[in-house]
Amino acid sequence: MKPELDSFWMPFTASRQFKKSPRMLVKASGMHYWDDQGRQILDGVAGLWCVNAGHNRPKIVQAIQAQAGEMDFAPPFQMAHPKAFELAEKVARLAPAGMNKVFFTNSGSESVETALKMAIAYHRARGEGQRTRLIGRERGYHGVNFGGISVGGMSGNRKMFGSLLTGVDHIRHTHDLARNAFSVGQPEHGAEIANDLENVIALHDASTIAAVIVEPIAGSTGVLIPPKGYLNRLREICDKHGILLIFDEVITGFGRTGSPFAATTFGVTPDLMTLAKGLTSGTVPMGAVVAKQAIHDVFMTGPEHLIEFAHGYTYSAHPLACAAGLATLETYADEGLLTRASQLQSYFGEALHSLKGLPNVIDIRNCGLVGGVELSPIAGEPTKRAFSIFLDCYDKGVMLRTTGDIVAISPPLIIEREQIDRIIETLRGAIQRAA
Ligand code: PXG
Repeated sequence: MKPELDSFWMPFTASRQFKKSPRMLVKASGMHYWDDQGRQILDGVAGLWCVNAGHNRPKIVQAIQAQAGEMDFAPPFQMAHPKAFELAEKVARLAPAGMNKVFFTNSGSESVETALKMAIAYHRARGEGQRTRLIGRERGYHGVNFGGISVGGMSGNRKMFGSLLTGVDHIRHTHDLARNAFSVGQPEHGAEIANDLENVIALHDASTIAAVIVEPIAGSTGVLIPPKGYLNRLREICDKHGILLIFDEVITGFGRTGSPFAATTFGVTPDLMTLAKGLTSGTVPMGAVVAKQAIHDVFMTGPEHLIEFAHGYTYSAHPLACAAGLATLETYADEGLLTRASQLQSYFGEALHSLKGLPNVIDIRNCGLVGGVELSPIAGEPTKRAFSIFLDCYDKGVMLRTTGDIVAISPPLIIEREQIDRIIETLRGAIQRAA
């Protein structure tokens, strides 16, 4: 039976176009979806950058089913359940050394709000309550809540929503087609763009700034890979001025770049790290913030009957999410998925860069198992070319994602070489047809 499409107000969707021609997914397994016409669709974006272990993996499905039968919900305030501690311990063990306190949320957006609040509260707890400013970056995406869109750098996500948070500023983005187009892996040029942070600090004074938040790789604004040395420079500047560095690893976390976190891949350790998506391989909504021990410890003072950090969600560490998270991490470990992207990245990169020279392709970028293909826009109709390519690929049985005139590819980490070939050949055809 076909559902009535009227009532559901769809998120981030060209909904009138969709409702005229719905793309309805009804089943998933491994690398594939099936739609309501019975068509098999190869998943080139891990659902929405999240299904890192592939779809409907039996161990994860069974863990969720078993947990639902055993205990549906446990209040997370002043109460707990064992799997929350187990999962926190396992996430901490994967995180860079010294990052070992895990606060659970239900999404990337909530993780971002949580990290921003932690940063401001941390400074206040140590007697620097004037450090309230938050610095984001142009073209940053940090979810859709007010803190996240304030530090975020996508005007389309900001302009409709009023004046946002006060006391926020932005540093320059790193995208530089003139110098870095068609870079394989990290671009050579642009480490000095990090020095823009010094300008922003000089303007506001370091003593007013709590934290800087960036995605190690900007995902949803078009797969912008950090230039060599850029993240290290940001780290140095933050250290020099006593400012916390937050990495938003909602997309880059859990193996996307070839190691558990981009912090590990790029050798730069932040103070706080936001996670979601791959934490449960997309199966049950869950996010987390991982903090350095020292940040956590600042809060652990005062009378012991008092709550130290006044923040949390009804569904923080939800039992179903914890069960899913534990089974997901086991699946990653059993199959070596958190480092698989490092083995596949040269094959994936070569396949992707073979699209160079096609009409309107102005840049190709890659790192681990994430890639972006940037197209020149149709004059006067930005985003239309990429969207038509997305629709064409979907029609041919490959699901990709577009943002602006950029096509993003971020498949489940279980992908095989012939499936990489299939994605690239389908995309090649669509780019040619869109010329
Ligand atoms: N931070 C980053 C870096 C993200 O990529 C969020 C926070 C927010 O997560 P939630 O779970 O609240 O959505 C994200 C989410 C896209 C796309 O098309 C990407 C995201 C969400 C929707 C679309 O690239 N990333």
